[in-house]
Amino acid sequence: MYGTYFLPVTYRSTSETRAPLQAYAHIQGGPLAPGLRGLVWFRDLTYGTEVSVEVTGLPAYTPGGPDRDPIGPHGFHIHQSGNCAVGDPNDPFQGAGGHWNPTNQPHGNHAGDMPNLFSNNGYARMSFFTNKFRVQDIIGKAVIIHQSPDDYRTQPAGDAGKRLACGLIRGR
Ligand SMILES: [Cu+2]
Repeated sequence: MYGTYFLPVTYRSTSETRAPLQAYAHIQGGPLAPGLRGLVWFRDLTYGTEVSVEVTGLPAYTPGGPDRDPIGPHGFHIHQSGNCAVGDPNDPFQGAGGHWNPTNQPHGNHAGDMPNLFSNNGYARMSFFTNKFRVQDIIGKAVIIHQSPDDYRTQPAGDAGKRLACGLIRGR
């Protein structure tokens, strides 16, 4: 198969386990998007990582204006701290800290920068490939979904706005 040939999964070298290294994060919306939930999963490939996400309950798209950012598409990142405590309900999930940025890159090239999530009447599903991290590097960190799109330019976080949802990344 085409994908299998070019992007074979990595197998652990121990004899008792042959499962590819994987991790997942259960996504739970906070006070700004209480119905938002879903799953992000990460799978080791030979040259990097496949990231897949499926969520429901995203808020309705709302165009931006001169003094307000659009709601959606949604910034989607790995943040540095595995803390999904809600904290301030008006500015939730600040405990997750900033973007995970182990190589000290400008925003737009952080290891934890990922493509924006596009909602289809609240539902989003996406898979993509990155060679900026391996599964073992991100266990214990957090995935955050933002209210507004990431412009991949504004420092340090792409002007993606408030944090709608959070998920702790766990190995499996
Ligand atoms: Cu973020």
